[in-house]
Amino acid sequence: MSEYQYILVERDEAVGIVTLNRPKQLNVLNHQLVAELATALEELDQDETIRCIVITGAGEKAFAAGADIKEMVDKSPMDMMLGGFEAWDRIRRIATPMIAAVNGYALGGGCELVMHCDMIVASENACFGQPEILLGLIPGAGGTQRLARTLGKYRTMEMVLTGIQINAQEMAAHGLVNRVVPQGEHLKEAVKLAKIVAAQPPIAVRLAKQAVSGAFETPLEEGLEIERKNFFLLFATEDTHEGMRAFIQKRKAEFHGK
Ligand code: CO8
Repeated sequence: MSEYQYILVERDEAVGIVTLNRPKQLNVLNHQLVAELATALEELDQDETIRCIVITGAGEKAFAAGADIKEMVDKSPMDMMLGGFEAWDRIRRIATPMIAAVNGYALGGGCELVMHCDMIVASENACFGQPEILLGLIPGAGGTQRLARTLGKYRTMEMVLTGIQINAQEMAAHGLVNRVVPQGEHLKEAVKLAKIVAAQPPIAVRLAKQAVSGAFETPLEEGLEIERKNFFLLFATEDTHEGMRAFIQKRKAEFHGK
């Protein structure tokens, strides 16, 4: 396992838990933190004993308050271009399902990181925003695209053009948050949800994630192709036949990830 300065990595049974760990700075995402996060997620993704990943932020106040403004303030376009955005692509390519456990602020790059996850559990004090416009910036890690795909054009425009923050309840109503839980329960609930995912047959889980993700990344025709290919592929796994046999024999299925 790699050593990290800005994140913590733990395991709880088949769940990997990655904590952004700069609480005094509201877990802001400097270049090194995002690189460490991508490496940790890739390591968990390669680990066959890990079936689901939870990403959270340390402390009471924030999941992450965005990119590190102090690090960005004097950068040139070229600095930014060469400055490690490929780590975000590495995070996007993680095949294991990821659940964000959000407490407090999820702003700018923090909101964008949340949206890289596959499910979102939020404390009732969580708030989401893309305040980059207030800094003379715009979102740069997918915020305009992913928000618009979930919230639609008009609320997204309002968030991106005015920098307003939206609370967990409203995000849940928009479909951007799966569960709103009492303050401080976000991690416990996210791990509980992760353990349900972790109990499912793992090859089917990965292929299901890939198929659903296809709905947001490809035209319909292509997404349907991904789904059908993955559906057929599962008939090559023992787990799929075991799952169906167990149903017919009225017993609990035993999945072995094969
Ligand atoms: N960057 C750097 N430092 C920050 C940031 C930030 N984004 N946010 C907070 N901090 C620091 C503060 O400077 C302060 O440090 P110090 O104690 O040394 O002065 C500490 O964290 C605590 O913050 P506050 O005292 O401001 O705490 P408050 O409770 O008063 O306010 C807020 C909390 C409202 C969240 C406030 O801190 C805030 O508005 N922060 C900035 C939020 C923001 O604008 N985020 C967007 C940043 S731009 C961005 O994310 C672009 C994404 C591009 C792609 C991703 C690339 C990685």
